Amino acid sequence: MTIKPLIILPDPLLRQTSKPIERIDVDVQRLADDMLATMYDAPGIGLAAVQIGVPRRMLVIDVSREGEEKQPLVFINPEILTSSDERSVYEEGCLSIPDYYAEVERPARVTVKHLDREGNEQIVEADGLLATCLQHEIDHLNGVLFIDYISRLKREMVIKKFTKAAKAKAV
Ligand code: GNR
Ligand code: NI
Repeated sequence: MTIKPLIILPDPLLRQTSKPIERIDVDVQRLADDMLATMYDAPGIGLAAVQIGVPRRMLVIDVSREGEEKQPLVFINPEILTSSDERSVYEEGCLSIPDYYAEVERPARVTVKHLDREGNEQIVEADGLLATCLQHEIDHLNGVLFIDYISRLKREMVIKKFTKAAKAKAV
């Protein structure tokens, strides 16, 4: 298990659409393990493969509470089958946009079909933080970031700040 460097805004990779995983082999399982190690190290409750530079449709999540047993989840080629009309609001953050938080409204419940780490098809009915996190991660697979749901003015300010920081670092 290797902790990988995180891709940070405004890296154009974050706007790419990730490609499906065609075969679950040891390389894919190693990638899942590296993603989990990177997520726990950050720490975060979710991570998409593209956030460590691999634009493939896989994400990992663990929404277990501190002190409780870990519950690592691996979602390969996830698809949202249904979304509730009911919405919920969470304050979201993103490991690719460090130290920026904003409230986002999303469907409160989703049903997601995916393959697990062993390649078995699974269907998960999620609510609460898991539902929000799944939608945040699946957005990453489609090049969508949570700042796309805030006002244009706020979004442009965040992008500008991170663009400046990246330029200052490059010198
Ligand atoms: O660690 C994370 N916390 C979080 C909080 C609220 C809603 C979504 C998230 S996901 C985020 C990790 C991350 O950037 N995943 O892509
Ligand atoms: Ni994120």
